[in-house]
Amino acid sequence: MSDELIVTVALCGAETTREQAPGVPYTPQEIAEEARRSFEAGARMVHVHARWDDGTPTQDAGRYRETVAAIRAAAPELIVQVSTGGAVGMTPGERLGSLEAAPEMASLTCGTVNFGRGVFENPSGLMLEFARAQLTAGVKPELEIFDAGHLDNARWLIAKAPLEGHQHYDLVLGVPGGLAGTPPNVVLLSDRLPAGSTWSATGIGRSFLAVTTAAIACGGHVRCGFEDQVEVEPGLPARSNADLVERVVAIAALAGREPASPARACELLGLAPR
Ligand code: KMH
Ligand code: ZN
Repeated sequence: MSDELIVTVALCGAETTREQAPGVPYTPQEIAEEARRSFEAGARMVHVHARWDDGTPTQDAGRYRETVAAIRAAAPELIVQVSTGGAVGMTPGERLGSLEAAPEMASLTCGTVNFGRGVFENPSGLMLEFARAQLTAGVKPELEIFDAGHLDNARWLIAKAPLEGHQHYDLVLGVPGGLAGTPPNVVLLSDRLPAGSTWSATGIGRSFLAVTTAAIACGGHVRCGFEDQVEVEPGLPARSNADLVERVVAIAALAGREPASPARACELLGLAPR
């Protein structure tokens, strides 16, 4: 188990609104400023969704390029991971627009899952298409796991794509429709990951602290941010993403873990040094 911790900050997602969290960033400049503050608080990777100025989610290649360029200018040492999930209802072609921004990594969800009142569609053909698009673009996938069966889908994908070498997983727990955000579920999934993998976990909404503490105790890494949570603890709204990162770093410190250096974060994730 590594004592070093990689915090991924998911700054805005596609769904969180200013009504839910007044600090959620929309424009490239707002996103970049949140990225910088999060880096200073200890985040080492950023999970990027692009938005139009009015907050509408988009996978538009130009908007992603602009957003990623602003992040790189504000926080050059952050690892950039773009979303290929986009928002529920977007077409596969639309969702792949984000790869045009030349990130180091991109999310790749390993199966369909109910998502609130909608369905986040990731059938096997789409997973394969996305994995091949990422391989062609030289972008490392982060394998997103929303439910227990997604681990089996990931195993199938790794063999079929084929994705070789080290893999990094993100356990997204507590989505209404997916696996609940509980410590036993963190243990269940992390125990089943292939040896040599790295992984993070994120607890949606009220499951934030339970999932974060379990992941830290189990040797995993942690994702947080307005995409996933709007409160630092029940009743205490996060004013910025950095508030959530700071809470994760404080919990990790109690467990004897501290943020990896930017160079070590790349090494642990099997990425070229930046
Ligand atoms: N917005 C969700 C439907 C990802 O970024 O890859 C999907 C999502 C996953 O956020
Ligand atoms: Zn996302």
